[in-house]
Amino acid sequence: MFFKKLFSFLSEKWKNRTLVPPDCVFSQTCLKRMSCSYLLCTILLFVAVLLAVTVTGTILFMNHYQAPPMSDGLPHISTNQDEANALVTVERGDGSRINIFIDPNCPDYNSNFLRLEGVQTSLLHSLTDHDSDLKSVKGQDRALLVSLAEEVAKLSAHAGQLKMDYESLRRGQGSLGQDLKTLQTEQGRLLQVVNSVSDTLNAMQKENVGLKARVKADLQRAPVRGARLKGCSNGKRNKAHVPVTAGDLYASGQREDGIYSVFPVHHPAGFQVYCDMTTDGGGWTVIQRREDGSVNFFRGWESYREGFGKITGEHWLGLKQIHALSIQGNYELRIDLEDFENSTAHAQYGTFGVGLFSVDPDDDGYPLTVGDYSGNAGDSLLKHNGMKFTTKDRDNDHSENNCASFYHGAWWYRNCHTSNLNGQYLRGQHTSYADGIEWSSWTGWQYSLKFSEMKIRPTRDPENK
Ligand SMILES: *[C@@H]1O[C@H](CO)[C@@H](O)[C@H](O)[C@H]1NC(C)=O
Ligand SMILES: [Ca+2]
Repeated sequence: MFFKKLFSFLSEKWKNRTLVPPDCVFSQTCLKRMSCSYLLCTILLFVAVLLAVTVTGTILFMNHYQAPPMSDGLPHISTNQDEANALVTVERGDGSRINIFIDPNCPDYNSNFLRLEGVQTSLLHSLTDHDSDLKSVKGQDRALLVSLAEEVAKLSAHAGQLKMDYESLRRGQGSLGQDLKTLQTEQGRLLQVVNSVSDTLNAMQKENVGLKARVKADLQRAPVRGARLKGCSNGKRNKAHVPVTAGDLYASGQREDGIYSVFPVHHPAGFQVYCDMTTDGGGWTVIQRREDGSVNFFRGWESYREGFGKITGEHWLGLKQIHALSIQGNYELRIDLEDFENSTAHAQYGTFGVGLFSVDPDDDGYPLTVGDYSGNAGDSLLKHNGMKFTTKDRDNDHSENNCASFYHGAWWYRNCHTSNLNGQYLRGQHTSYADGIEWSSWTGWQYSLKFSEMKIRPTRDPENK
């Protein structure tokens, strides 16, 4: 180390001053010739050097670095910009280097370590300065020693500062870790909030789109002059009287046969129906029509539940829609029939409903409620009262077979039927048995009718009848 060098340098100076031969510097004979002050000075110097060594050792210990073995050159301390993790490099006189690493998880403390390194460097500089000081002072031993002692005190202070720096650094690192954790928790919470907000936004968007589509559909469907109808016979139905003015017609409304949008309470989205406004005072909602065989009626459950065909032509309104209408109040049913001789007949039922007492009508099979027959076609439906609807793919009948498959229709079959208005369009007399559009009480089981129309309306108040 340089202290040894310092010592030999001082010794050299003393040699030069006292003109002592080089071979007798530390020999017994020579020492005797040395003055008392010279001895004292040497001892004090040794003490100073020892102190300096101790301080340096402390500094090195602070940097997790064990004191290097004695070498000839001064240790060169530098910050390391090249190597990834070593912040400070101590290069020893013999050319070997020692890297001082910092925790790679603590990226923000470079400046603190730089400060540490700076203090260390200045410490070494002040020690080196003594080297030149000693050259200039020569005889002023005492002054030199005093200033040396002062410097050593400064070094100790530096060492204390270093230690404090180091400890505050460690504390800072710990609190930084805690801060990071808090930050991560906060970030997680924020992400959750953002997610839930975006979910809500998505839901709102979907709802908005759905609402728009519905409103648009309603606007397109709604009759030009109409309020929201619960059925064809909504509100004040004008009976048999001839409308006096165009204003009356407008006010009473809905006096022509045709397509209307209705909005039953249990089907608020609404759907289109054909309204018969002429037969027996009008106000009938058509739920089934056969007239030309243009539509296939031999269909499955879903078709019969949802409805099919053309509202103005052959169609089945749908069990769902019939249910939604008939549960609004007391409904009656009228069935108009026509054969291929242009003969007509009708059957009327003062009570009608579908799935009236069902919690889940679809699951329950839309059971038929019918009663109070009147008309001239004969009753071919009362035996179906209380029966569930059967299609070729949903057997709810009392037969060991599927009546719908067997008679090529879909109906409230028992075992199996007295009427089969959803049967095949066989155009009059046929050889097959009961698989046409049959109304047995009028034309038997082997005559497929030309025309059939089922229609419903709320039962009129007796005083209005
Ligand atoms: C039935 O009526 C149509 C028109 O309404 C007519 O063309 C046809 O000849 C009639 N059929 C019979 C058998 O009277
Ligand atoms: Ca069956």
